Amino acid sequence: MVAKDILNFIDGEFVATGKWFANRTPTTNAVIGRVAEAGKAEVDAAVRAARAALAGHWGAMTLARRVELLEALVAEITNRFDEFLDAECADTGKPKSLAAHIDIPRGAANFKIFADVVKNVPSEFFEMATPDGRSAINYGYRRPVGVVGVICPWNLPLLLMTWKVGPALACGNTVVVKPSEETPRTAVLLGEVMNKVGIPKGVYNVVNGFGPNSAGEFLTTHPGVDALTFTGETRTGESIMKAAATGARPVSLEMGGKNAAIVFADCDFDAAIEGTMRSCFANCGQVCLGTERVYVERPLFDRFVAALKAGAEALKPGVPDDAAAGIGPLISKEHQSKVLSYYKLALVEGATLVTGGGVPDMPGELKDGCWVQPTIWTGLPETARVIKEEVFGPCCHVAPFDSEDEVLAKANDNLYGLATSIWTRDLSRAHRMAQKMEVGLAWVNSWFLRDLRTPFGGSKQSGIGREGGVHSLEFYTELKNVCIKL
Ligand code: NAD
Ligand code: 6OD
Repeated sequence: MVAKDILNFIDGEFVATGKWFANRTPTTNAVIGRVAEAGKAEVDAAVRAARAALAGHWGAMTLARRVELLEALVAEITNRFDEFLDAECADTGKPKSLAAHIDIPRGAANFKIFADVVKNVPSEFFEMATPDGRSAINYGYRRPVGVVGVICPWNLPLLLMTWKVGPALACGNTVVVKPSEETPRTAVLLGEVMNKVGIPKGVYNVVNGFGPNSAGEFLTTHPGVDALTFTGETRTGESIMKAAATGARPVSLEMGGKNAAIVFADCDFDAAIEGTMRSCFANCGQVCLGTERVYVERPLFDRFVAALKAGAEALKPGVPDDAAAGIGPLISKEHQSKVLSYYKLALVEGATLVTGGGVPDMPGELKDGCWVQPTIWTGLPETARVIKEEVFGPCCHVAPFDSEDEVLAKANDNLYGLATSIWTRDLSRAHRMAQKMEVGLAWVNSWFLRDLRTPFGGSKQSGIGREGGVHSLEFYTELKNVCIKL
C-alpha cells in the first residue's frame, strides 16, 4: 500500500506544510495522493539542519562508522525492496519487472559502491628538495564540500537520486534533496530508512515541490548550500548554473541527450537488435542514455528496420503488475503531449512511419493514462528537428550509411554529447569509432552496461563534470594540499 500523503523530510522528521499538490499515477492519470510543497521556510529549515549535522555528529564521525551506516542503508533498502518497488511504480507507472531489475537494486548499489570507494581510495604524495638542502613532503587531504543540494528528475527517481546522495554521504557531506514533483515517493521513503539505520538527523533532507518559484529555486539560490548536483534537462541545468554563480559554487550537471547508435553490417545481428530495442524503448524511452538516432550500414538496413519494427510491435503496454508488460506509460499527460507533438512533427518533416506514431488503445480507466506507441521512422533529412532535439519518448529514426566518415559526421552533428552504442565485430573499428565520437560514454556491443567505478557524464550540452568511482570525489570533496617542511 503506497502512502497517500507525501511529506517533506527535514532534520529527521516528516513535515507537512499548508500547501499540497496532487500526486498522479501515469497509468490512469488518477490522483493517488498529495504532496506537501516546501516553501522558503521549509527549504531554509532543511539547509540549516544539514549545516548543523555537518557541524555536529556527522562531521565528527569516523570514516569507518560512516561506511558501516552506508552498508546498513544498503541492507535496509534491500529489506524494504517491495515498498520501494511499489512506491517507484506508483509514481512512474513503469513495469515492476524493469524497476525490480534496475531502479531499486541500483538504489542500494549506489551506496555500496561509494562506501567501498571512500574506504579504499589512496591520497597523492610528493617529496621535494628545499633550497636549504633539506626537504618537504606534500600530501593531498580530502574534506567534504559541505551541504550539497541534489536536484533530481523523474525518469529513474531512486537510482538517479542515490547516484548523487551515495557519494555525497560517503564523502562526509550532508544533503538536501529536491525530487521531481512527479516522483517524490522513494526519496521520502528513504527518509524512513535513514532514521531506521541511525543516520544522524539533518544528514539527509528532502524538500518537495517544483522548480521556479518553488522548492527547486529556493534550494538552488539558498546561500547555505555549498554545491549543487543536478540531473535533468539542459535548459534547467543552465538555470541551476546561473543560480550557482552566486557564491561561485561548484556544479555537477547531468543533462539531456540525443544519442546515436551505429550499427555496422558485420555486427552480431541479434545482439544489436536486442540492445537497440532496449536503448530505444526501455523505460518508455525515458532514459537520458537512450537511442533516438540509429544509423545502420546500408547492406543491413532493411533487415534491421524490419526486425526493430517487429520488436517494437511486440512490446505489450501494461500496468506495473502485469508481468507480460513490455512498456509502461510516459510520466505525465504533459510529457505525453510533448512526445505526441514530435510524432506529428516527424510526419510534417517528411518521415516515413515504420510503426507506431500514436496512442495505443487501452482498456477502461487506462484510457486516461499517459500511453504512447513505440515509434520508428525512416527518411528524415539530418536537418529535421526530430533528428536534432531530444524527444525523451519511445521513438527512433533509422537511417542508412555507407562509410565510417559519413556516419561519424552525422552522429556527431548534434549539440548534445552524452552516449553512443557501436555495434561491430571489427575491434579496430570499434576503438576508432569510440574514440572519435563526441560523447562522455561510448558502449561497444552493449548499452547501459554500468560499472559504477567508471567515469559517467556528458560532453557538449549533455553535462559538466564526471561522477562515478573516484571521479565523484572530485565533486563531493575539496582536495587540500598539506605541505610539511622537514
Ligand atoms: P527537468 O529539468 O524538467 O527537472 C529536473 C529537476 O529540476 C526537477 O526536480 C525539477 O523540479 C527541477 N527544476 C526545474 N526547474 C528548476 C529551476 N529553475 N531551479 C531548480 N530546480 C528546477 O528534467 P526532467 O523532465 O525531470 O527529466 C528529464 C530530462 O532529464 C531529460 O532531458 C533527460 O535527458 C535528462 N536526464 C539526464 C540524465 C543524465 O545523466 N545526463 C539522467 C536522467 C535524465
Ligand atoms: O547509471 C547511472 O549511473 C546513471 N546516472 C544513469 C542515467 C540514466 C539516465 O536516464
